[in-house]
Amino acid sequence: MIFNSEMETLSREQMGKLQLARLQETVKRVYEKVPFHKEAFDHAGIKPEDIQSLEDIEKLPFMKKTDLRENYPFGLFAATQHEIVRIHGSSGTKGKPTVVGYTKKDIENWSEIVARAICCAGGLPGDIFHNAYGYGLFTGGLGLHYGIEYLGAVAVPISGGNTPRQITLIEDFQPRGIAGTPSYILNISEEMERMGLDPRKTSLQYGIFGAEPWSEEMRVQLEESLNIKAVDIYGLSEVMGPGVSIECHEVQDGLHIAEDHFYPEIIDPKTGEVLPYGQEGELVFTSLTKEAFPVIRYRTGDIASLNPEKCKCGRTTMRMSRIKGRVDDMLIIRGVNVFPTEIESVLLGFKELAPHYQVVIERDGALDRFEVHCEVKQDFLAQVGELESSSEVAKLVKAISHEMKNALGVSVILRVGKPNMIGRSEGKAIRIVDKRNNVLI
Ligand code: DLL
Repeated sequence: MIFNSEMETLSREQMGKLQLARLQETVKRVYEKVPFHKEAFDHAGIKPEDIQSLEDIEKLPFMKKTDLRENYPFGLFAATQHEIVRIHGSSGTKGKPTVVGYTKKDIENWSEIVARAICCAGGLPGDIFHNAYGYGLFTGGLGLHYGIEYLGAVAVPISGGNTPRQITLIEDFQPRGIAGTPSYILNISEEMERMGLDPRKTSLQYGIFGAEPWSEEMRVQLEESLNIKAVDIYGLSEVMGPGVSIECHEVQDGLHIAEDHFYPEIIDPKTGEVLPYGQEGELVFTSLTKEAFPVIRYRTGDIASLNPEKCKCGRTTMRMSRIKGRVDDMLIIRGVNVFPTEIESVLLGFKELAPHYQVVIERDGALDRFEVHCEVKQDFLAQVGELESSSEVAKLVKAISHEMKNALGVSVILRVGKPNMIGRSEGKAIRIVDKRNNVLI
């Protein structure tokens, strides 16, 4: 089912016309209402009237996360307090939280966008939908929630955490759909097994997973362990929240962007130059309909590429690739660039390992030491007895190290531990533990 067939099947030309009209309105709005934007435009020597084509967007200055922090909390809002009905934000683990606002119309649009996304993932009106994203300032819980209701499905607002209770409700309510971070949903699936239940035999048919980078191998793991179709949903609070893009369940090849609301670009993160379709770079979004918190060329810090070709599912909306990682999460190990998702891909190729891992960085004299911590599955441990003395384990470590070197082009120090050695998340997983400055990412 195509939820909004008109918007999801426009020709490129029709979409371009709609986007231009909406871009012109947005640019005018921010120029008139937000001193930050007026100053940035004036500094760049550009006026709203100069935007006469979509290509003209390249004349506009970029926005960055630091702009949100510097204008904390409400300095970038383009609506009055009387018009705003909701606030969301990031957790602020790395400083002050970033705060965003929504008008009633913004919430309506977002709800429709998420309803559309759920359909794209295979959801239908009438579905019971288990929403394990955290409710609160984080956009995951409430973002999905309003979309579920807008679609006419039944929202189970369980939020994250209390895993045994999640399992009871999945058993009792018989949901068709589930949403949560991929790492947490895997956690639920493992807990089911520990309780002697078969996660492949629940009522679940599809899962909507995102809010953190995850690999194709992780998809296979989720689909197999829960016997569902697992689709990737992307979004960020600065741009709106979940639903900026989502894979279709029919093809699962790239994430369809809600292009009537968000205009995407890919830039070279170093020079800011716009890159052609297909080329990987930093994803940049301009909001086209937002009232309270419009963003102009917002640099997401996420690495992806764009594909304008019509999808086999029939949708014509631009697709973005799965996110490879964040610009700031890229590890430079002895000069080689490595993303945690690439490490994940290698680890998940080993059936003996559980899909949980962390990269630990420590200062070792003048150098940085990178360790990959992972753990074996319970059944493998039962088979080999002790980890330390087992020749099977030594063989496994050697094989993983070899594969890491092959795939990443660099060797890493590997620590293979017992089940549950890696802390489990109930939301976004912590994949990088940077002990140099005690930062968790
Ligand atoms: O994570 C919004 C969201 C909620 C998306 C639920 C999907 C599902 P923030 O907390 O602002 O918003 O974090 C945004 O998370 O810039 C990416 O780095 C990362 N991210 C989000 N979705 C994906 C994904 C929500 N599907 C930041 N794949 C973004 C990889 C993702 N990374």
